[in-house]
Amino acid sequence: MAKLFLGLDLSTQSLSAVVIDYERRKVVYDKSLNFDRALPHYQTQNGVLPHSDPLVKRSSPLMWAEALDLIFAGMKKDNVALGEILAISGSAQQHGSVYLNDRAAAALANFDSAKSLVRNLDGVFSRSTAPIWMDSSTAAECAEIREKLGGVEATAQKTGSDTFERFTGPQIRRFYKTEPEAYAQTTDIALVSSFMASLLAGKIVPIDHGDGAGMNLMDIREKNWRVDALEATAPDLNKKLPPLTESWKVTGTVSPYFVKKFGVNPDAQTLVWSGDNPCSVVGLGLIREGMVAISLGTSDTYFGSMKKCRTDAHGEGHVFVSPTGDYMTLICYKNGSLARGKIGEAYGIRNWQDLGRMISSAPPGNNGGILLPWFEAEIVPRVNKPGIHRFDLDEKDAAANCRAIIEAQMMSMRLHSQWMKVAPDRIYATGGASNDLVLLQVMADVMNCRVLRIEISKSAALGAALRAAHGWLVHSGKKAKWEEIVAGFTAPVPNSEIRPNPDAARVYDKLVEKYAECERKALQLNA
Ligand code: XUL
Repeated sequence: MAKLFLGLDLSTQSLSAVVIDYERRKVVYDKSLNFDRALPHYQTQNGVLPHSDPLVKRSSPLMWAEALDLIFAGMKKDNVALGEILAISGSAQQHGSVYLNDRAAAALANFDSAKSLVRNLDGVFSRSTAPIWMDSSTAAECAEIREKLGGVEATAQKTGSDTFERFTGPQIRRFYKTEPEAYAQTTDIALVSSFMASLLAGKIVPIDHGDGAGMNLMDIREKNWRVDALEATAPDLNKKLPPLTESWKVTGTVSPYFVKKFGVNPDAQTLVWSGDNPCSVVGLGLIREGMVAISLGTSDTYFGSMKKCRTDAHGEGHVFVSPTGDYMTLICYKNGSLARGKIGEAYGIRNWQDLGRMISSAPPGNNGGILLPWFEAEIVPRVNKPGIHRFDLDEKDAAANCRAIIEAQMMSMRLHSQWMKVAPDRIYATGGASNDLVLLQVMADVMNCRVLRIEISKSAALGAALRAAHGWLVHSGKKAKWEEIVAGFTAPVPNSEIRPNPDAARVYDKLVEKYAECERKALQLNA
């Protein structure tokens, strides 16, 4: 019999299901359901509920539950061998929170398969909507919690990150301050990940260390709730949070609801879920220190595995826990493809080939020309308002400006990842802009590291399926080595390796110092 594992991924806009055949090292099912299109009655736009305040971003836990029903119905219709699934795990957008009342536990334990999940969940929420990671309405709460924890560096050192608007602690504090009665009626607070895992398990389940690290509430080293952080956030919070646990924790077998309704294997084990970034770490195969991924999308992210816990004293980067039990780091830039696109527009670039030609016609190091491309307020470094700054760079020189933006983005990653004290030995490039080979050469030269392209569009869902396999192996007392688990699932594109050019790498070793100086000046000019 095949060894099948199911990984689900609840992202901002969609719910995806990936089934892997573990022995054959193959993804045998891969489908997604878009919330706006499949569930228009919730009236979300890109998965977010409309709100008059542009800083407030919420979604609907009921919509997510309805999506879970639909994705299982789809798998049944598509004849997925649900009866053979050995274990199920999941990945979810990080930081978002779901608020349950004292009816929730009994409702979860008694799901009636003759009714929908939505009907079964009637009356269990103490707050009908869930704040999600895009929300930025909690600046005041961030400042309050940060102050109680001793400032930026101390907060990062204690919880893995400085306080951020989207993080769960500040969100919980805001809820407590603005709706104290509803907060008092809340018996259980779940993350998006633990809420979805609770639906599958038919009971309230723990939060895994990976997603727990995105709350400003967990001690990043001890991996338990920090009393000072809980107290800085809201009263009685310790009574409302579930326990924390390892990412491979089996919580039990799947709720009979899914067995009766969709024919899921009654012995299928359910695991805790984790955040999408931790799941992507294993979905991309970044299972040892030195393996890094750079995702070049609307925003750019740099993330990788880290053995020993180190935190960012400037509070720009994040430390979460990897599903392997090691740590993972993440830095996220707002001015990714957005900024590349703006420069492209300004100089009449129509496609990647044009951009590649432009970049190649200026020399590595750009004769010392530097650009700080903050078309939007930036996270790394922290920049509160947009600002474009040029140093020794003629605005009229199209080639130099095209090279300058790519060099700036890569030098910023090199500079602002130094706190991790992990020199990358292999970088996987993903995301739309990773098709541009000239850009990847700049990446290899600036980072002085080989770069390989990896094309895994569903890295989070695949990571969740691999976590299901890992948890099942651990639980069955079998050998569960991550190298063996990911082998064959996460290979880079063949022949895609780009090696650094030693001459160019030497240029950037010096230029990065000038870049750091220019960044300091630009921050002052921008203040
Ligand atoms: C990470 C973050 C996002 C969400 C997206 O800190 O906020 O990557 O996890 O789903």
